[in-house]
Amino acid sequence: MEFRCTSTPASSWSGDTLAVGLYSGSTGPLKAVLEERFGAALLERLEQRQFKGKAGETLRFDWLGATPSVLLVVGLGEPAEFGLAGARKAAASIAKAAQGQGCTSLGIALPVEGLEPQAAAAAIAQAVRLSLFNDQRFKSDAEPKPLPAAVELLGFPQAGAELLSGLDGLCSGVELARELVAAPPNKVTPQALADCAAAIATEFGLELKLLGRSDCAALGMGAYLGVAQGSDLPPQFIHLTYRPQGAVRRRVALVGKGLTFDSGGYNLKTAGSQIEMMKYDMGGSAAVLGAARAIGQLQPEGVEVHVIVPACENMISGGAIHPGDILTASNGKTIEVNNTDAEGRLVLADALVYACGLEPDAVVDLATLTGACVIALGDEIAGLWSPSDALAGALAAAASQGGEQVWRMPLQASYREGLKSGVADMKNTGPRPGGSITGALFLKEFVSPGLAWAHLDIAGTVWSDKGRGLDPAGATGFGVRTLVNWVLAGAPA
Ligand code: TOD
Ligand code: ZN
Ligand code: ZN
Repeated sequence: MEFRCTSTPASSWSGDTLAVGLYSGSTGPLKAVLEERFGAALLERLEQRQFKGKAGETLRFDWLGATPSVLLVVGLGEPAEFGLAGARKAAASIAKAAQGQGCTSLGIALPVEGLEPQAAAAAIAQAVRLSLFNDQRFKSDAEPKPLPAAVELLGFPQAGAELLSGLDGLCSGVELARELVAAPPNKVTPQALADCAAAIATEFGLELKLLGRSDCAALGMGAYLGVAQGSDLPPQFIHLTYRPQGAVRRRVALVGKGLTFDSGGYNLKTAGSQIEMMKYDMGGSAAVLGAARAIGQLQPEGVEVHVIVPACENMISGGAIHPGDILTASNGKTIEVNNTDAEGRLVLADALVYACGLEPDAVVDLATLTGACVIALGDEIAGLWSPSDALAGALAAAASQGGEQVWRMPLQASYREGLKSGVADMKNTGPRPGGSITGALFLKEFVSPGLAWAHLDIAGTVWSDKGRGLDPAGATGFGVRTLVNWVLAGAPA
């Protein structure tokens, strides 16, 4: 798929499939275009076929022997509510309606006059590309659906190429994250995550440091290694570094939970706890590796990016941690493991200490940490915790720019009581109420005081059973767009 912006309007575009957006009640600036090009009969036909212009509604007309050969009319909802999110949603509907119908070229005309051209072009093109992503790696009878060779965004100003300059890098990062999350735990192992990091390092010139079990032991990473010790697969602690050309103005660390399978350990996941879905417990690592791939390709200026993944499995064996064990993390703090299924915060504890040791300007961690966050915010919104208003605001802006949703949650200091242990510095789980908050408070114990830090709980957003918007059913690649947009903005905090 080649994407282009063009000043050609819908009234004169010639190609295979033309998609045109109308507001509720079939109104808007493109109504006149439809009438001019296809005649008043088309508008009557819209009414006859009950087209209302509701957001996401599509209607298809097949023209025989003319160009365009197909007209797609897409609803945009109320004009006052149409913005970047509406453009994204419409573009995803258009892409899905055009897909699999032998569409060779697709022209998209939406009323983007009131939107910032760069943002609108990016939103539309990303939505088309990401909604047509179709992963059939594990099907022996894979039949890839044909994609349009060319996608043209109509009615954009000249110099269109620049408007879409970051598209392939960003989308490739999201797609990598989706592939990593969707692959099963016998394929995406800690070693496979390390291999993936090595491939990114080689292709885009990043630095890679891999720490094995003994390296981590030498650093005192007792919490991370405690989780890893029940698995036959050795842990892989991954540290990728992107160094920009020219001056470094900001240094940031992105940390991703990399549990390639979470059985729960001796607090085994029981019926209803979705043990068979626990391949997605490395969604945080997929997001930061996807971001690393995008950043490697896009080569942004001024920001040095450290990507850190503590990868391992949480399994059961004679060597696994017991409920009740006391582990010592690399900052010297001791942890009573009252629940072996709260392993994400254990591996992140040592990864955060390591990240803070790099003395960056900001640290952002992403993790499929708690079911409690899913109860609080559902599967469309990630939880965001940060003591820094500036960093929380910058991440929320980057998320919204990329069409991802986050909601700030409180680091309620009084809830730290819930993690008090009679025998160690803290327990790894508190009471069930507020469980995503005590998870964040636990992580905070391993962040250097005063350092700008944010935690994103993506347990709900990494996977979509049915698919929604530009996410096909399955892995969403959540987090990549937020992280990349934040870094491209200079990583403000
Ligand atoms: C939790 C701190 C973490 C765990 C999470 C995980 C749950 C229990 C039963 C469904 C809970 O409320 O304790 C949920 C969901 C059924 N479990 C969690 O949130 C032990 O899924 O394993 N993280 O590593
Ligand atoms: Zn767990
Ligand atoms: Zn987990």
